[in-house]
Amino acid sequence: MVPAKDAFSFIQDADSEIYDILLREITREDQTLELIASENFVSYPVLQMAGGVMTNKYAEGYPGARYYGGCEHVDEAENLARDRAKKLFDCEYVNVQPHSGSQANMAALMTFLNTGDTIMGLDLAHGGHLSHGSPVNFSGKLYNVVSYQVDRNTGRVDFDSVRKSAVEHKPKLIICGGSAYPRFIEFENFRAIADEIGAFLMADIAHPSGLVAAGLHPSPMPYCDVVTTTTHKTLRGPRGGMIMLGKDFENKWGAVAPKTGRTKMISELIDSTVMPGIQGGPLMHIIAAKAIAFGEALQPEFKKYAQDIIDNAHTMSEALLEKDYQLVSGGTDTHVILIDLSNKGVSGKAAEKTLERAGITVNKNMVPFDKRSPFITSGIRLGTPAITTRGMGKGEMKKIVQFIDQILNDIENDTIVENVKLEVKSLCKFFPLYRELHD
Ligand code: DSN
Repeated sequence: MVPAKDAFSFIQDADSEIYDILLREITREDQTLELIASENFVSYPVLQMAGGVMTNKYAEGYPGARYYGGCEHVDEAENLARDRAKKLFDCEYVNVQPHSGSQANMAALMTFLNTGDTIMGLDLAHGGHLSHGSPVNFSGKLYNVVSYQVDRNTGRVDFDSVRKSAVEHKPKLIICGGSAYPRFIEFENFRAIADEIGAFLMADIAHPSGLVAAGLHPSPMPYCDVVTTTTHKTLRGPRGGMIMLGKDFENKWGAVAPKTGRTKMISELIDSTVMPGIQGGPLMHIIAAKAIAFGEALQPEFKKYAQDIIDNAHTMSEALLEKDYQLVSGGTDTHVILIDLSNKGVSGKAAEKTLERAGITVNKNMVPFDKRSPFITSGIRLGTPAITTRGMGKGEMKKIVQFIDQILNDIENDTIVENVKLEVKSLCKFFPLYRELHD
């Protein structure tokens, strides 16, 4: 894509070096198929707001109680983001300040736990997330971690073993959700186990939050004590995180307000863990952009968009199964497809690299019980949010599977890579990104 001449001319005039890099990234996004399950393309208003003047404002604190003057307008923006998020997810409390999903998780965990407490989370190699207890992450360093896994045959969370392990290890908090789990998160089952052992239940809905907002994935709110998410995946907002409570409640494990002796509400504890606990000034331009994205997700069209994401993932899964690809759990309920390439004799790393050369962006991913390291892997993860945003549908999904199959069936064949690259480019031309930037 060639952006309109003056769209970025001020950047070109100021700094031609970064302008050239920007142009290359705009072209990459426009001319390639983005199949990374955690990525999406924000609307133009969100893009504008995320690059807008609110980046200039320091606003440590919360609306009406900041440590800086001049916050009257960013207060309005943050209140609007909070009100819209509450409506969208039907929750009583939200903190929209976490800079990322990991920081949302850090704040949630630090609110409920003391260092050394035991947590349970889905094993990273089974679809979990770094911040759910990986030994290389803060969560694995601060807490005693007991991971649970998926069942070898079904590829779905094995609730018998989750229960057994929970009863044995008595974690103080159980995390449900993950980053490469293609099926619905079964909040009700996790709640039953948490109740049995008196544990807190935290849901990380970073991946399916757009589907939850659209009512197409079960809601965690009735079951979970605390819910975290990112805002930039299926939710299609700016890069960031947030923390929600379906229902606020009194903390019963200390943290009494020093002057009044009043037991603090959990929402108050979360607010103070986010700031000053782990963050300073909130990113007000991003919070304002979150408000726009939440407003978009409240529109009826968003439900159709979310349904299209799921329908596209189903079409893609079926086409892959027809070509003898092994899908973890046999398919998907969401936007995520996890392919185990073991029967194709190709590693995740080689698949990612070669597909990238053809203009198809995916990420290598561990599959459950993977024998390869996280740097090589036996799988790749695909996702449909970004290509659905571009307007692609059933026909394009089938075509994309054909492209992937042609390449993976003959991975050393450079001619195929070059041919597919041309086809990808011409397909992308029919679904241009950011028409607002075109001449
Ligand atoms: N990096 C995100 C993902 O790809 O799912 C998780 O943090």
